[in-house]
Amino acid sequence: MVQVAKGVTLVVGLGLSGRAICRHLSRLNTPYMVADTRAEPPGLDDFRSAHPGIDVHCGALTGLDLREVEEVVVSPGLDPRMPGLKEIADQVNPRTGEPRVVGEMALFVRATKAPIAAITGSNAKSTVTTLLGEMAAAAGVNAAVGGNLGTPALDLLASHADAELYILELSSFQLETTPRLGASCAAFLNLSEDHLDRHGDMQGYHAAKQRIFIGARHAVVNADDALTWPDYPVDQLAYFSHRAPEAEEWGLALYQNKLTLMKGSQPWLSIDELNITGQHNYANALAALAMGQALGLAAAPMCSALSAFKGLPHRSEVIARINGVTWVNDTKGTNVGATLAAINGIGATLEGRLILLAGGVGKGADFTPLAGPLAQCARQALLFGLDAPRMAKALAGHVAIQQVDDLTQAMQIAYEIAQPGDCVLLSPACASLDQFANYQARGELFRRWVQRQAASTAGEVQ
Ligand code: UMA
Ligand code: ADP
Repeated sequence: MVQVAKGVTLVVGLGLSGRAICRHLSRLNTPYMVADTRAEPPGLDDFRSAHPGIDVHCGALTGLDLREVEEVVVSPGLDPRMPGLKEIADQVNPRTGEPRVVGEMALFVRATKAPIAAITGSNAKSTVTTLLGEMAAAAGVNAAVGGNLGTPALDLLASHADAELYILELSSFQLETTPRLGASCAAFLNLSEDHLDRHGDMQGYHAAKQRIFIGARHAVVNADDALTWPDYPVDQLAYFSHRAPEAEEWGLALYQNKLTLMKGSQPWLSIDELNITGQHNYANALAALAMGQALGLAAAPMCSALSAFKGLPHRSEVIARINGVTWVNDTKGTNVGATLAAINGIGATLEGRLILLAGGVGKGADFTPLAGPLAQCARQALLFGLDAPRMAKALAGHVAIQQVDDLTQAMQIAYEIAQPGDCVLLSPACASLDQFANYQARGELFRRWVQRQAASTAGEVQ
């Protein structure tokens, strides 16, 4: 048993967040040690040379005696109730008045007085976070953007110490371990099944996401999804919707014969002024406008940033057209809700049929909602990875299915069976970690393969 000494903070996890937590504690001169559940966590040698003198424990946390620990700061990828931690998870730290086991956002909130704009939801977090960041920049606000999206939140405190606003994408994992966020503006965009392997059920997942509203001033929520409405008191509430807005809602309606982003009866931008398409992206634009207005950003720069925004790579991104077939990379479709948005968005405009490439780690989700939309528009679903058999079972009888070894084989078969007018869509509805380092690596494999085919057949690369 390794004893964690009295007054010492334990950082759990040596990934991106864990390292940012360590850098933060080093800056504060807080005594800490590190634990990682893996026998050989990646990058351990680099960590040791960057932090000489810091103790590192590798292996099960049950090998640690935490009776004297000051506080445990756990990385988002780890369950705060895992063996070794669950015994102290319900204890209160008398110094902070917060649970003894917290996550990185607890440290973030303690360390800054600058306003926080926070975004969560099952899907569209990165899109809305990035868009709001661009709106803030256009409005002349010195904003720092990060969180689950890229730069860990605690690193922003060092790299953007003078930020006037922190715009943070927050996952359910990060929110679960945040005692009180106190956001100036908190948005909960949508809720569909994801991360059930970690949260147990939809109730647990929903409860974690709802924590974004604790102490929030403004809330921005989806009028069409009551589960996003705050369970905690907030000062002001704004709704966005896919349909025509009621009263002061943000919504989509015809204005002078053009489909337009509106606030109540006020037109903001018509959709032909946008560089993003699809109902889901119009909802994302409305959410970002609602947040920007709640944060006091001026309308004109918000609209110009929105017009210029082209969307993010790996989200319904057209890679090439080859022999009349469009190849779309939606590797960030890591849950059923995202894949449904991609199928519905593309299926509506398709001349031919859809060929779906999907599979990976399903995180306990039910795949049957994909069956109906695929029955309407798909030629075939090519399934790979850990949960391919479970997905095949859910889709059987609705669409032709082939289970394959991996994404490369799926692309080869798609190339052979696609007809002009078809779309080959990589939108896996699953995490990638069984066969790839991350979702980006999956998307990059797709992009490179498709671009090679395009180059050898004189296809049009986007
Ligand atoms: N791990 C162990 N033992 C450990 C520590 C980690 O097995 O002791 C494993 C975890 O179970 C997980 C992996 O290592 O499989 C990474 O976990 P981590 O907590 O170390 O992750 P980080 O590298 O710190 O990255 C995290 C976010 N990842 C997760 O929440 C799983 C990143 O979001 C985020 O960009 C980063 O912090 C910076 O804030 C990625 C993600 O997949 C994009 N997020 C999920 C999502 O968006 O659906 C929530
Ligand atoms: P997140 O950060 O929440 O994963 P992203 O902006 O990266 O969100 O988008 C993730 C996936 O969700 C992509 O596949 C994208 O096409 C899809 N998506 C984007 N906006 C929406 C929406 N409003 N509803 C459902 N799916 C969406």
